[in-house]
Amino acid sequence: MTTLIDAGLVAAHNDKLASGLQADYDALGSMLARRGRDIEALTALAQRFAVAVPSWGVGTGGTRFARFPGRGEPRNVFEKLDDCAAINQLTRATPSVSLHFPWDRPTDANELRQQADALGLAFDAVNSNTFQDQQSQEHTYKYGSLTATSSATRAQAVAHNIDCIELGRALGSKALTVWVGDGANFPGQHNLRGALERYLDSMCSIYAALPDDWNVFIEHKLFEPAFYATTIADWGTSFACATALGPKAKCLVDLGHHAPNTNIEMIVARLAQFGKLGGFHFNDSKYGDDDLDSGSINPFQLFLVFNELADAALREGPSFAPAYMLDQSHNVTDPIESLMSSAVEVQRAYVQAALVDRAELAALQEANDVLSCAQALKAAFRTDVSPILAMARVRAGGAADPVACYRESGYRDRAAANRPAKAGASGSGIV
Ligand code: AFD
Ligand code: MN
Ligand code: MN
Repeated sequence: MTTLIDAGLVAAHNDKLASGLQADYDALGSMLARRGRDIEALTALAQRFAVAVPSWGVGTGGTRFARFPGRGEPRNVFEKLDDCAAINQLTRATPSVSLHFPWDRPTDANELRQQADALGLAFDAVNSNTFQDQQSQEHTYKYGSLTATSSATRAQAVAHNIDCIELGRALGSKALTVWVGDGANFPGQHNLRGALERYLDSMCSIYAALPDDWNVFIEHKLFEPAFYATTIADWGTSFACATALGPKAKCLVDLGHHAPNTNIEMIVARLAQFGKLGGFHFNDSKYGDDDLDSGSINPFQLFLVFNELADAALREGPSFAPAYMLDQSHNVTDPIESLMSSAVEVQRAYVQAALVDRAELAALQEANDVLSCAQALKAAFRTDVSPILAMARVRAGGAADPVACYRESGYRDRAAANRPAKAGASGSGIV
């Protein structure tokens, strides 16, 4: 595997932290042993965790007011892959990349696949883009894409999605994620039911083009860019559409795409119960800002989502495997640092959820011992599993402290030197 950060530098970084980490790991191990938990089993579990990195996340993001570019931003899909590989090299938790077309469209899919292989990366779900007009595109998406009143516009949007499936197939992906910004900004702008009928009609054509072993993920979003009535605004609409389309259609939960205070873990439980939980876009949100770093605002919510996932995994068995992806916009941080720390935050929630003794919790629920139920979850959430995560990384060849190691490596300085800014180059960071 090609490594972008010198392995000797990572080893020296780990050596520096080794004795402290071992001491913390041993202390946590003793504490967990008193609770009847084996730290080694939890470390092995942490090593099995993986979350995909969004190709668009390695560029600096922006708001609708401005974008302040960072140094050494990737200018094409190959440079994006390099950044994704650096993230995985240090975290060992992000072995795949979710591409976005046409931003990441390769001239030669084989070449891109080989480059990903060389970097030890695979491709997760591919994403279509009908929320922007693309160069030399015949029909505008100004008034919608899959729901447009113009049948020619709908046909163009369908053809783009089918093209994404073909590209994804050549790259080894197994799913297409469809998020559309379609909707209305004014009451009366469109017929609410008619728009969804057109959406379903368009999605039927996309569904028909899916290979047998593929899924299509429907991503809902409460609002923006349609500020009055978004066509796929909520999990109910997403679920109804996924059900109407068939078994290969599932729902994708982007954590940031809900109203503040929404009980997202309950949505997760519902979708899992009815076999329609396709995957996640992890991020965090305070108001309507749907792309803050995972776990930066409400880590307890992230934990509760994984608590439901742990429950579902137990009930459903190994067939239960929702796709985990990050989807964030990094406006004021180095995107590589944000993606590394976010991957670790999601992995942290995964391990913390595994600390819940599910049989004990079920017994407490059965007995209506409400306070103890709540405390069982809080005890898991309060446990600092950082030494487990660090040990899992170090043993897999990653960094004890990924952000510190990345800074020590001078990766960004090298990128800044090797990647002079190129106007309109990247298509990354737009969310
Ligand atoms: C959007 C959605 C969706 C989309 C992405 C594009 O979350 O996942 O593909 O951002 O940048 O808000
Ligand atoms: Mn998303
Ligand atoms: Mn979003």
